[in-house]
Amino acid sequence: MAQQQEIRVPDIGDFENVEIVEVLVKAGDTVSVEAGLITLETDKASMDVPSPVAGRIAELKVSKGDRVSRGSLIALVEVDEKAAGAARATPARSARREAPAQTPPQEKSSPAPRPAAATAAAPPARVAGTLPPIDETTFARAHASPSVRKFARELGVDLIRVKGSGAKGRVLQDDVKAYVKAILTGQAAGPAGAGLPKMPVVDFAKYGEIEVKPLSRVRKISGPRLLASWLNIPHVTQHDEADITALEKQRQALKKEAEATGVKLTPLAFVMRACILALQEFPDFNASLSEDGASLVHKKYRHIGFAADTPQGLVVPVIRDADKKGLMEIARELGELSSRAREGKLSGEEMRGGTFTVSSLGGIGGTFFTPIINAPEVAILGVGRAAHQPVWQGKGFEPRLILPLSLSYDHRVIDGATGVRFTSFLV
Ligand code: CAO
Repeated sequence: MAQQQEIRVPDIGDFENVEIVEVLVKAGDTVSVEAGLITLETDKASMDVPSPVAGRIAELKVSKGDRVSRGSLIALVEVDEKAAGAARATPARSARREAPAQTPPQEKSSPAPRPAAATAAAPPARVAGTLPPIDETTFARAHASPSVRKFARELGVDLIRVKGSGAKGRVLQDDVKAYVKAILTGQAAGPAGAGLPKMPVVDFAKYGEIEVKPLSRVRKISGPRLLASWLNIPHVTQHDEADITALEKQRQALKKEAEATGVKLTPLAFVMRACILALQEFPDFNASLSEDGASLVHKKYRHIGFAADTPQGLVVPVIRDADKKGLMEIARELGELSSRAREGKLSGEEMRGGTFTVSSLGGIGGTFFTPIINAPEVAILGVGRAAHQPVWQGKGFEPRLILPLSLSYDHRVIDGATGVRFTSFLV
């Protein structure tokens, strides 16, 4: 009769009560030595626990979602006697391979080989030049199973750079392949990322209680776009102040009339009108750089986006052909688009095609800030909260309502002189 052997969780470092996110086998399955049995996941890494023996799973003692520690019973395996001798000789290696957040010793010492397939598909110099080198500290923290780690190492891929499509963002073998393909075909930015200094990685839980919350879908989309804009565009921010005392008087006079038609007339509608006039005066602000950076694409339409703060995160609805709309119509669209934005009901189309963006924090507070350009646009106007200030009027100080404005622009397209001409015009 075949001998039954208990398979237990090996030494997994300091971790206890680690969640099983995947059970890779079922009772009756035949397994070979090193075949993955379960996948464990900590907040730092995920790891497969391989079978130290070859045989048939007689009984599985765990299920997905269970929590285990070192020594927890995983399964009873009817050992394949022929393979048993060989397996018994290597249990320590199996256990060590699975130590979390640690590079397997044999992998650490050997330099990462370059991918055979990659070198065949492209000149070696290009591969070496585009695949960023593996960073051992962050590689160890990548969210991937040991087999995927091994695969990535064989290809020379720094796993931490690969976007995972598995459960909880786990990197799968196909993700690694897609990453290499994207780099080789020039669709992914290898060198730009490679040149950036690494951010420090801190184990926050070491210093107190923490709670990890996944980012919202909107934030996951907007974050990389903001980063791309920040990294690709040389931003300059020009600050200025507009005296809106007269404007505010006019707004108060029109407010009732607007309310009667269900429109809330805020200072933002006036600011947008002013921006449209400024864009007509300075068309470069309504343009985009061509993809090769060699020309400027002037748009004959003026679609103005505005940043809206929603429970899901930042979105930018666009008022189409804003230059063909009057103050009240702009105010009405502002209200409608922002309430639909807060309800998460905007279509993708309603957030595309903008030529210039206004980001107003005036309803909340603050003065000046440095808004990030909504690429491929070339400028964005930040609006702070208007406040009364004493302003010298020739014979004495008078209280005037002052609106802080911050214009960020792409310095590849707009010079400082043009930037300040634009804000002066707005003011
Ligand atoms: N100065 C003083 N008061 C202002 C003001 C300003 N610049 N702008 C608005 N206000 C007042 C409004 O008049 C209104 O007051 P009343 O209710 O008394 O009339 C109040 O502040 C609230 O205005 P609002 O925020 O409802 O309306 P809005 O048209 O100014 O803004 C919207 C609409 C969608 C832009 C805004 O709700 C919003 O989401 N702002 C945040 C945008 C943001 O997050 N930008 C940063 C992007 S980068 O992370």
